[in-house]
Amino acid sequence: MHSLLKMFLGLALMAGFAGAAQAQAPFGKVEDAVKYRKNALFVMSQHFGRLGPVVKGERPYDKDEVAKNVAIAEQMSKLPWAGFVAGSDKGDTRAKPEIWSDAAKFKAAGEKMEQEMSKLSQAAKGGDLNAVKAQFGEVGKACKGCHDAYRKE
Ligand code: ASC
Repeated sequence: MHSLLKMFLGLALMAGFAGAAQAQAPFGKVEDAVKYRKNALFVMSQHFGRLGPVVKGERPYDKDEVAKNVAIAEQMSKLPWAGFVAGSDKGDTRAKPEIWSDAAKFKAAGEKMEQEMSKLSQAAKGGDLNAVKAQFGEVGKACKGCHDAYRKE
């Protein structure tokens, strides 16, 4: 092969690798980005879900217990978004392509959930069960809205 052609191919290959690495940043692999966002959402749902019985009156309201669960859920609510890297619509995921084709709307939906979660955190710190109940509902709506629009089946 002509050495100039070889050099060109070599450079093209390097650019390709650099592009792929950049698209996954800060994750080593696309699969890790998918795992990361799913795990953050899973931990969030576990701690948010622990409020369910309290809100339904099946479990007595313990202010500190609720506040601890909400604090973890609030932290988790900030994390999933970094995991929606380019090219991560494939593999072990139910993410819809609209997440990337409608990126501004998806971002707004994620921010809405974070805001509602932050309000829940305020309510949990305040210790008024009725305020916690109401805001629990608002967070649930934000979760559902995003799932309906951006999660398959
Ligand atoms: C949860 C959870 C969700 C949301 C959603 C709200 O506890 O795991 O995905 O609430 O069901 O409608």
